[in-house]
Amino acid sequence: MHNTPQFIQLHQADHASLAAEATAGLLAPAAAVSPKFFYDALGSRLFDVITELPEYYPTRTEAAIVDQHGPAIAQAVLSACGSAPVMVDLGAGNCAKAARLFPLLEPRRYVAVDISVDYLRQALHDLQRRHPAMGLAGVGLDFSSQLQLPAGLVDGPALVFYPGSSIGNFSPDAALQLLRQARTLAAGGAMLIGVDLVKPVAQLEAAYDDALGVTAAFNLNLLNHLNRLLGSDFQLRDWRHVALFDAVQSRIEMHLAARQATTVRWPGSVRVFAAGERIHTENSYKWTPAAFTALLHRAGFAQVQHWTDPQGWFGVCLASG
Ligand code: AVJ
Repeated sequence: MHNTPQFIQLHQADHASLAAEATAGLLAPAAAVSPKFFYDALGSRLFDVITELPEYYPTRTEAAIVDQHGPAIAQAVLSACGSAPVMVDLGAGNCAKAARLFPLLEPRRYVAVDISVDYLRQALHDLQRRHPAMGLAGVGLDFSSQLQLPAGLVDGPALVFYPGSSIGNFSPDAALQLLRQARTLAAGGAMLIGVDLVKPVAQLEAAYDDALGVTAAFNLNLLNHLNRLLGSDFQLRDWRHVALFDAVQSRIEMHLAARQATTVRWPGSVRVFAAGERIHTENSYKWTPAAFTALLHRAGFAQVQHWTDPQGWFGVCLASG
């Protein structure tokens, strides 16, 4: 049997609502914009470069954990979900992380979810050639507000896959909401999720302020994106990358700080920034294994297993029940 991928786009945010959201954030007394505005075409490529930086340990550490413990993870997944599960990949992108698990999990259907279905087309067509019998679906959905898939895609216990510590962008309350919805979606199956762990501040801050300046470029490029989206006149030279660990909230914060007083204009709006004033662009929460396990339990999962690297820098959790 040779299948063909199915594609569905659910409510995509339009230009006007994105511009309104960015404008509201910039005009707030404490200016802040969502980290989703990092990911224009250049920003997505800069993020791919970040994952290869020596200081940015999460991507390669997670890959090493999955490599090392793949058989144990797969055995635990299959005992929670049954054989040939449906696999739902949140923020799938190029689908590469999930595809590495296919030989171990042999899912009967793979549902890739990302903000725009267009990001998924090429990857799913390529995957279908390598896995002709697998059912493949691409869903365009911003699941950060609501995680709900079209009926019929998940029939029976599923594995919800959420790697990369993307959960780190969510506050603990918002993370709890997402995990609860993921548990409902899994329908008695399981969730396999990667989470970045608390570690010495020097390593955390280096990972978000690398010596090559790629993360600084990634952060500053958000202003290029806003200039295109809004028609604003941000001068990138007037801004400086800031990345700091807040131990109280257990999160890396990224900001853009004005090097001197500066005025930014765009159609219908003007915003004056004082010297040193910041735009908050990202939170990246770091968890302890105990706190994240407790969060998964609060989300309703009865069992939690986790795997880590020898330094205990990153965690891969399987939550079920
Ligand atoms: C994609 C949210 C997991 O928080 O580490 C990397 C984004 N920001 N460097 C992270 C990011 C700066 C990344 N996540």
